[in-house]
Amino acid sequence: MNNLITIERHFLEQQMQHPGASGSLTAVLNDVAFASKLVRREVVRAGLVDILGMAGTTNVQGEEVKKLDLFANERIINAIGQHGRFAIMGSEENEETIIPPKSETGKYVLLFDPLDGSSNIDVNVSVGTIFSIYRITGDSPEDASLQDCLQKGLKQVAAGYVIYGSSVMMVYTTGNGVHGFTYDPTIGEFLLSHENITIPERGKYYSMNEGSWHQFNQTTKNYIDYIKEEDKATGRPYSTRYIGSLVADFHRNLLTGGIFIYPATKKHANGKLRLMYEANPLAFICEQAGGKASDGKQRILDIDPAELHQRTPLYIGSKEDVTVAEKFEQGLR
Ligand code: AHM
Ligand code: MG
Repeated sequence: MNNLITIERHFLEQQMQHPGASGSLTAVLNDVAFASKLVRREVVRAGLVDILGMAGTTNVQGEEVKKLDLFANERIINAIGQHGRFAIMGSEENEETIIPPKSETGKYVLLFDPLDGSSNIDVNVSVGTIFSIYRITGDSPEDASLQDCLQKGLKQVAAGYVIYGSSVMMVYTTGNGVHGFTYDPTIGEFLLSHENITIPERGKYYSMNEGSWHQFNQTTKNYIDYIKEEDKATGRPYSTRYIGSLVADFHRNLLTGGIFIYPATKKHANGKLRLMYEANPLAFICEQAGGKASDGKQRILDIDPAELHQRTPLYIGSKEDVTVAEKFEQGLR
């Protein structure tokens, strides 16, 4: 058997590369991996909902059946919030910040999207959990406030996602490359399967909801026209791949190369996706893999956030593709 590396061991090995590290970030990541196993357990049973009871009803055990995204949210808050590692948390499902139990000992901030793409669950399409971790800005966890959640993405100390797909994977970075782990349900462990993921400089896929064409700005339309033109040197036209589940679309492009776009539209003037829960963590991962993430005008990780649930246009993926898309967005091409 090959040398199997569990995710816990990998976290520890990363920690050992930083002499003097206290191990607290390692503990935090272990908690996140554990919470994702709890979410996975429910997601893989989602198809049984008609048998076990619809969301909002009472199941055969007399328990109320929760919508999966709300279930995932609660599970993560309970599993991660109990250990005194976080001073404050924010979830895409909660309007306000969350102060977990024992927050007075927490040095970290957790922002997460418990189940992204959850509208896809009913049709058995991949969904994901996305997380983003920061240090608190001051010395005292008791002083942690919304401001600690509103740090620029470049201040993240770790970020990752779990994709619940044909297999379940966790992909993470602590700023030392991007590493992917595949879940082995027979032993209940995430095993290293994709070490040091790098995204190709240029891809062959573009991922966006082109059904919103009439909602797009002219600059966006110009770019889409461009990627459909024939040009051998740049491999155009690109193929469309759009699942409508951000983690799944991002994950494919990370491994194979490509660009994911959710632009500003007439309906969503600032884009649809959330800066703190979706764009920042994926931008950190993408840059660590050699890719690029932009709102069309500036680097995602440089955006100074004003609100917890702030939205942003998102251009993310292979570096050359995002650079060209930015030029179109800025009217330079
Ligand atoms: P959600 O947070 O409500 O699940 O919405 C986010 C999802 C992303 O996973 C996906 O990229 C996007 O919405 C798809 O939006 P659209 O249906 O407009 O293409
Ligand atoms: Mg989401």
